[in-house]
Amino acid sequence: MSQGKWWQNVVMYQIYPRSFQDSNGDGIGDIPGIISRLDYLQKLGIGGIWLSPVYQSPNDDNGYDISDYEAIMPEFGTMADMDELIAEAKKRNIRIIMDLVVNHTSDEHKWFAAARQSRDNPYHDYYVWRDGKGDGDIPNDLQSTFGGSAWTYEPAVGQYYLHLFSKKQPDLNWQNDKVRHEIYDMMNFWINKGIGGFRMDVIDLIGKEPDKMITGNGPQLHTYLQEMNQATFGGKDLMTVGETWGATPAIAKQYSDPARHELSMVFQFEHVGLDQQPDGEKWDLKPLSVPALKQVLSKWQTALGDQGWNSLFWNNHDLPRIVSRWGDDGQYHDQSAKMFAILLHMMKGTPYIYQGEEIGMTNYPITSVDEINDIESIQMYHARLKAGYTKEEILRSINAKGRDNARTPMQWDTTANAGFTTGTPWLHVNPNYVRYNVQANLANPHSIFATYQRLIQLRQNNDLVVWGDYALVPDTADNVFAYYRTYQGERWLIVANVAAEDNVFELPDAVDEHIIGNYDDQDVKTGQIELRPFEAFVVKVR
Ligand code: TEU
Ligand code: CA
Repeated sequence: MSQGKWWQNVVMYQIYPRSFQDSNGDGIGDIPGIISRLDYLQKLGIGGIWLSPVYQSPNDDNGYDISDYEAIMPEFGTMADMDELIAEAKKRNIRIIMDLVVNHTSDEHKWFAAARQSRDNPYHDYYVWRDGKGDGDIPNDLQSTFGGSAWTYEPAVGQYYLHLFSKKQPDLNWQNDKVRHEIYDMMNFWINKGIGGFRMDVIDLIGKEPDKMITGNGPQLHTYLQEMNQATFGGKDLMTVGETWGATPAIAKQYSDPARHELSMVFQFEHVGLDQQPDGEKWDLKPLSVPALKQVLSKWQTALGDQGWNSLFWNNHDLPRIVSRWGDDGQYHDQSAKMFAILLHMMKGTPYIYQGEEIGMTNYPITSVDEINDIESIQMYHARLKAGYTKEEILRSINAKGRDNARTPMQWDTTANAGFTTGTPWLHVNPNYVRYNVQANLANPHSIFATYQRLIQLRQNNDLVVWGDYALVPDTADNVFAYYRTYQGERWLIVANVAAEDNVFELPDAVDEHIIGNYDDQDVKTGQIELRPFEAFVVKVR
């Protein structure tokens, strides 16, 4: 890498440990399982792993409810396994990014166990408590992301505590100095183990002011992050990425402008909301508008072009699989999976691959509520049944958007349970594993995996991919997404047909070199080009 920070030059990979690789046949992925697959990840070419939570947890929200930040969930292994993972990854030039979940803890954390005992317990003020309003009424109308009131009554203290997620995820009181410093100490514990940084769960909520109904982007948010930076990772060669659902480009710049000493980058979600009804929830579906996608992604590319830094992603453990969502998981499965890879990985920023994306894993169709594990989908199912929706409507939404879609076990090979476990998997394996698996991808030089591998190599070997300016090609067909990257006199053109129908693209430049594409017989020339379904290519132009 020639310039910049290491995290500006790499591609990251997210592991959801429960579903990556089981090593002992209990049906649950674990840390030794991850270690056994590091060679695979090295072959892919990634520079870091965002590890979803592996801490001790009662798993009300699959590890996003932490009961001890400095202990490993026994199902996942031991602290010795964790140390070994960090060391083995480092040998392969892969850094481990820990998931920092500090907006809330589990209600089984020792702090909360103490806090709920009495109002004068020293830990009481570690959480957000309010008296009820009038006779036995909740303090206000704040809602939990998973449905229902964000307030739960605790009889032992005669007060309500705040939980912006499940009632087993009480919100920490960031206004309390002691809380903040306990968190910084815990972060330093992990930094001293040699990790590469942190992904910060719902970090934009920590400045909340519940009495004013403010949750995201509260007034103290950036002050806290600057304090955290100074007390922990600041001045060290670590990367941080904040999960910020409410970020606009202006806000993202505040987080990621190096002069402000906050975070390396944030995850922005504007594009993720493009297939939902304007005043609805994520469950209220609407088809994707490709012009809107072009507009939103281009806005972010341009706004953070010179100041700040972008993250690039289609997928994570909360989102449906991109090939099922906006691609085609039937006839054009491979073409659409590769098209989305090319479209995203040629942009400016740090790309994130979510486990299984690199082999085109798809959503898992469920037919009944008993097949659901995710707390968000389960709570929504019951709430919407009560509100009068039909089961069919609700299941349609869950099949489109439910979080279990991305959480089914990783598909390694064609043996039982896709090689994920020799036991009974904690969540159903997608039956299409016989077709879509790592083994088949590795055996095929034209696989989706090979496309991701090549895209990573292109980033490693071309400063243009990392640093080049971005410019959208205007006035193309609605479903054609085309842009230029320009760097030191060199220019690449990226063209993607985001549709299952043919589309025409007018290529004005002289073509010097074909860099990558998703159909084998591409012969890209100046002039009118008939793009086939989901066809994409990158060419060097003059
Ligand atoms: O997600 C934040 C969050 O708001 C999500 O719950 C999101 O709104 C939802 O999944 C979209 O449908 C983070 C984690 O990524 C998620 O897994 C956790 O459940 C949540 O925080 C609470 O820690
Ligand atoms: Ca296991």
